[in-house]
Amino acid sequence: MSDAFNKISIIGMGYIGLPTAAILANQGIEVVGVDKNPKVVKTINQGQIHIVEPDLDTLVRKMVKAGKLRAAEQVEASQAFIIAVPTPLKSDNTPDMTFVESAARAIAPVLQKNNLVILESTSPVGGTESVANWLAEERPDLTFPHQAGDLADIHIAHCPERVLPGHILRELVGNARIVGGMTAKCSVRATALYKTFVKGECYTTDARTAEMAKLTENAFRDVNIAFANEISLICDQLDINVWNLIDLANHHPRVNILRPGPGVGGHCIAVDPWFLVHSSPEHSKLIHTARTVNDSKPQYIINKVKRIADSLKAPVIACMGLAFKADIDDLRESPSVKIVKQLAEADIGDILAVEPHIDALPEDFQNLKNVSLTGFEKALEQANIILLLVDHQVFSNVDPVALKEKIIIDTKGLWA
Ligand code: SAJ
Repeated sequence: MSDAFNKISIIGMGYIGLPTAAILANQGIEVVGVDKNPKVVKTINQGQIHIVEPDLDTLVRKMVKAGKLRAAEQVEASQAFIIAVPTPLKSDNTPDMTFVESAARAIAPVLQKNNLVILESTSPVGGTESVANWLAEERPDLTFPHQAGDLADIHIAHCPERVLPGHILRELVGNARIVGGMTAKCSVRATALYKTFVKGECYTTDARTAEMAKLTENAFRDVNIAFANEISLICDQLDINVWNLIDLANHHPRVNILRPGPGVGGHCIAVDPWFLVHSSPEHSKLIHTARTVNDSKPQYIINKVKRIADSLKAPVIACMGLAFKADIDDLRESPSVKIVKQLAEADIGDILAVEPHIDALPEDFQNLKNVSLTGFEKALEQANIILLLVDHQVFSNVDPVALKEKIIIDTKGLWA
């Protein structure tokens, strides 16, 4: 029985699945990228990509051309399967594992003895065991780790992704990886797969600890950002410059306060801590409060802008940045989008939205007449209120003269 991986299927061709597929293909492995969206499948098979990530287009084009990577709507028999589908939040802030369940049930019919199944999607503790249960339900003819331990026909592990959008190709290779097998044998096999392209360390543990580690990392960041956001509110009330304050406090050798902002966006930090709250509500008070603090920041900014706009005769508000963080084009779960939309809906004046990384405003802005996508210089010139929401590099080189006579609300401390 050979442990080499000649063919791997990756379920979910999103921000994690597609780069992972391209990198594995680059190691000479035959990779099938599975996605239920026919448009995504077609795009990849044409050697193109449907997401924005530096250098990914070149690698995908090369791998498709070389015949190492192709996309398909159906799962095919393979030696290993990597599940990289979204695990969103339900409306009651509990984890939605529907996509993971569908992926597991789609893999089941083609599973063969000695196959490896890896769950990469961020999951609540116990998620990997659920995958094992769904697979076992579909395939009573095979044995699984929760039934047969190391002797199981199928090996299952949780190996959470930890890459930072915008640096995915570099971090996928360079970052350390946590490999959480359901048994020791599962960990060994999953490590062998990741070692084909990961240059960082692969640390092995059990599946539940791996799940918890991923959630803990993102909750740690959320709690620390919440601390910075809370300090910014206190500073506002006491009329203290928070940026100056944080710089001063960070000179202490054991203090490292993060940056306050308009709120926390993206699909990870604002979501994953809820999985911990859901698992242990009685013991996650700090994590829960941090989520509430970060989630309340957009409304605080909206109220502040409204108060200032109310004091002007003809308010024109330039909103600098819509992305969920600096120097990316990703508007998903962006607090800036929420703020700009609600300001436009409140009809308190003209809104000039500036986002150099996009060509058109999102569809849900189309019915709002008082908001337009505007260039940086023009918005600076026309607005009397400047609301800085994202610390994009391109906003940093502003002529101080252009800001004179304007009311500045700098939520990121770029011009502070
Ligand atoms: N933010 C602040 N202040 C800060 C840092 C961030 O307000 O000092 C805001 C950002 O503006 C953004 C949000 O937090 O709205 C999240 O940005 P981020 O850069 O902290 O993280 P993500 O969501 O891009 O990626 C995170 C990373 N996790 C950690 O740093 C612990 C990444 O390594 C994970 O792989 C990713 O989540 C994920 O997929 O889970």
